[in-house]
Amino acid sequence: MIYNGYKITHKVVFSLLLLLFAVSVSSCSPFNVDETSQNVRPAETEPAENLIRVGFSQLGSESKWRRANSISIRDALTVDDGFFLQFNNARQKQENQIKAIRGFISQQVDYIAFCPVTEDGWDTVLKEAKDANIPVILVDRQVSADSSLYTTWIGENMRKEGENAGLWLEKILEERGKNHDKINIIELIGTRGSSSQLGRSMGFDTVCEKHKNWVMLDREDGEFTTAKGQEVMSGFLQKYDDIDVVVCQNDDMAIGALQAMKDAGMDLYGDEKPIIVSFDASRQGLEMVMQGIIDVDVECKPSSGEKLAEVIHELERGNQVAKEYYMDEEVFTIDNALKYVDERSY
Ligand code: GYE
Repeated sequence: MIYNGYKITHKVVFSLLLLLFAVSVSSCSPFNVDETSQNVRPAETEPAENLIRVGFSQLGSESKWRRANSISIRDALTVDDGFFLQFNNARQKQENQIKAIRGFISQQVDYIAFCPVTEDGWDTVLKEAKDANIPVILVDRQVSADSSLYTTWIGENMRKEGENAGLWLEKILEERGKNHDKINIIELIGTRGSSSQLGRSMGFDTVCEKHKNWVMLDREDGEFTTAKGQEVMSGFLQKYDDIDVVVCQNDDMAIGALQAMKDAGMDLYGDEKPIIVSFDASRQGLEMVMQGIIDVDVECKPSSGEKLAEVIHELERGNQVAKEYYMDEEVFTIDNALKYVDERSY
């Protein structure tokens, strides 16, 4: 095609289309917003021909964990490492994720990766990606759809995390001579229907079921945020006056719950306080473990970006990849938190 004296090749048209798309999926702005600092930096604009084009749909930015996960993806899928990344933040809405994925399909990116906000509801869009021959890689959370609809999953063992929390509780109650007492538990769950929530609750329940004296008083959705965690916890404090254990499915909610306890005049230190169980093991979470406020923090690693880059490179070489990749995770208490707190990036 010749236009105004310029020869327009298909490659140029394609690059322009991609650029247009990159601009539209990042909220109509030619800038990427840095997930932690809210700094604005110029987006990579034109994909060079030899770059691997990856469309990534992040589910939101509800927690420190999530922000660290977004940074890990951006840091790993760089132009220097051969990638052209289109990053979309769905702000907790599945419909936004589906819209972004459909956009990636129509742009014929080389790979689609996403962190699914909930487990259900992905079948149709995954079929669409499959029909378009675009490999899909799930990151962090899982989906209930048939596993033939995606290439691989990279994430954390939520069920194991929940079970580890329960096993630790079992041990500490025994050490304190309370293994036959009635133990009242409340749980601030993360986004209801997400695989992190379902896995952590199920894992914890497997241990709960073994103890007839453990009573799950209530479970409510704190949406993985500090503000909602605080709101849910103050509701629980009005409803129940004898809470022995508070399980918070992430540190951000734990921080909110602790604020609500403080506001209600409760002592956050000492033997009389409820046992606080949390997940993620963020820097702030570990600091609270060292202060004896949080009793156990089950680690969940957000640094899946590197593995994502590695898996894509493998696929590019035509190699087979595994169906699942699990991140390694630990359990932190006052006995081992100090060793890890300084290296925490989130
Ligand atoms: O624990 C929480 C977040 O899916 C494992 O999502 C993830 C969870 C993480 O926002 O902080």
